[in-house]
Amino acid sequence: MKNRRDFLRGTFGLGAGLAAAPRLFATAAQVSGGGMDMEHMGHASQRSSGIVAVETPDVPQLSWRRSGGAKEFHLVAEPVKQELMPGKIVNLWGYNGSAPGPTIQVNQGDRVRIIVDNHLPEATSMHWHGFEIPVEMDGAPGSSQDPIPPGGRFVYEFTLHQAGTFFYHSHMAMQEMMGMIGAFIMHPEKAYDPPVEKDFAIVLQEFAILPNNPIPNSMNMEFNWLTFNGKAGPATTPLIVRLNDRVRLRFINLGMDHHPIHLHGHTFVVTGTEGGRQPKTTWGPKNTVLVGVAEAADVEFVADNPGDWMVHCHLPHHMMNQMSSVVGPMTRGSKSMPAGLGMEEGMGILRQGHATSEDKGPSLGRGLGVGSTRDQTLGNRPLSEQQARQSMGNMPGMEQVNMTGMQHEGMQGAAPEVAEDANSVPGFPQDAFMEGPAMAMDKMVEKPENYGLRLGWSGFMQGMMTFLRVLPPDLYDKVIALREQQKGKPESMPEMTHPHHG
Ligand SMILES: [Cu+2]
Repeated sequence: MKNRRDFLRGTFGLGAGLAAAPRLFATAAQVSGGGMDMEHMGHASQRSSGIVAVETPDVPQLSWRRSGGAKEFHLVAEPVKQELMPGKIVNLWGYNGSAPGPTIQVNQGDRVRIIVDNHLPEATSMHWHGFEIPVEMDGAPGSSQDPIPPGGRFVYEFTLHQAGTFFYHSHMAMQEMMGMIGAFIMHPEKAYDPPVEKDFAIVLQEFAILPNNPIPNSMNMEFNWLTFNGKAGPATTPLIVRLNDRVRLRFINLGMDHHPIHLHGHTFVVTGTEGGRQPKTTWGPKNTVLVGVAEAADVEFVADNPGDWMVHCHLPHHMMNQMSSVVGPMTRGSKSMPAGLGMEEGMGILRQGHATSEDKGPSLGRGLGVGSTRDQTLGNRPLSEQQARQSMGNMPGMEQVNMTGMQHEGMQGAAPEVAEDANSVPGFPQDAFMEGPAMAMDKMVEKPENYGLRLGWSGFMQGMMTFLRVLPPDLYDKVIALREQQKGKPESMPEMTHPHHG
């Protein structure tokens, strides 16, 4: 939990969800907002058991209350406005105001009840991915239950005997691609060996969103917004660990692509999958783990190498933001091969001509649906430095950091460094306008967890990318103090008692 606002949203997300719900569904709102189990918010007792709370940076934790012998949670499926990065607010569907939905943490053996209210304009159903529970609780619409109609509610209740990294998601396929997933952590009755000091979960998602359009095209197969916990780099919040901590990272993937997640500077072992803890005999050294669709992967390592280390999907297009053939006037001039064609071309369907013919151009296979039909004659010819400066000048809020580390206001004075003859080199440009000093936005994404990062770092941070910051004790304490200061309250998370160790 990151700050007070997230804390409030996590604890009282129900209320926030109702407030945001369309009037049409307000009648479904018979809820008792109070009674959250506030005295169970500290996690000191859990620490002593060797189990630590799982942090999900940028995603709230879901509170619960004790009711009828069960831990009762409340999820509201609803449209949400998700800010992927500063200024990039898109319409997703999620839970309790967040996509991905809030993180649920329970203990092995718990009886849980999850009230699911549907504030979407269509039916939904909630699936508990990998849970060994009675079929009528499985959330398969049509076969194990009726879909939950708009304005409706379904109460799920089951006892959990498993442990590991699990997740919940809508079992309507296209709704999954609108963001409807959340982490569901089941802590083991007894801490895993060896215990970790830090435990993080990251939900991997991808969206196809046409430039200047706030709604994902869930039918598209080319994704241009790639997120960790609902944020694209550099808006992702770094994972903060102390030098020599043992660390667990849990990755959860629900999208159309498998993501090879790579960690710099360390060697890890895969200790768990979506099926739970894996035996030590399977632990071999790795630095990249392929997190397949519908899979989870837990990796562990000792963070003994100080520094700000990248954690990222290694698919090149997943290390970019807003990948599109119509990157627009920022990088391309007109009077050359046109970019931005129709859906058929976008999906690689050729009825005449060839892939690089004059009327196909670089948009082939990169279309974002009907909306990608050519709406302006942008070509694939690179801009001159002069043109680039002109077209970038109206992008608000971005700052310029040149290679000597000097910072300037606005976009003037730090055009990308390119060679004199750049335009004569086949293939140019690749990254010149897409990442680098011109893209730096350190100030826009400033937060305690970014304290002390190298000036201009944000210009090279896009897509599924964050930092593992392995900090020496003094810097670690400083960052944590800054974070506490921002929260205005001591570190706390919901549901941190561990009845087995009490
Ligand atoms: Cu990827």
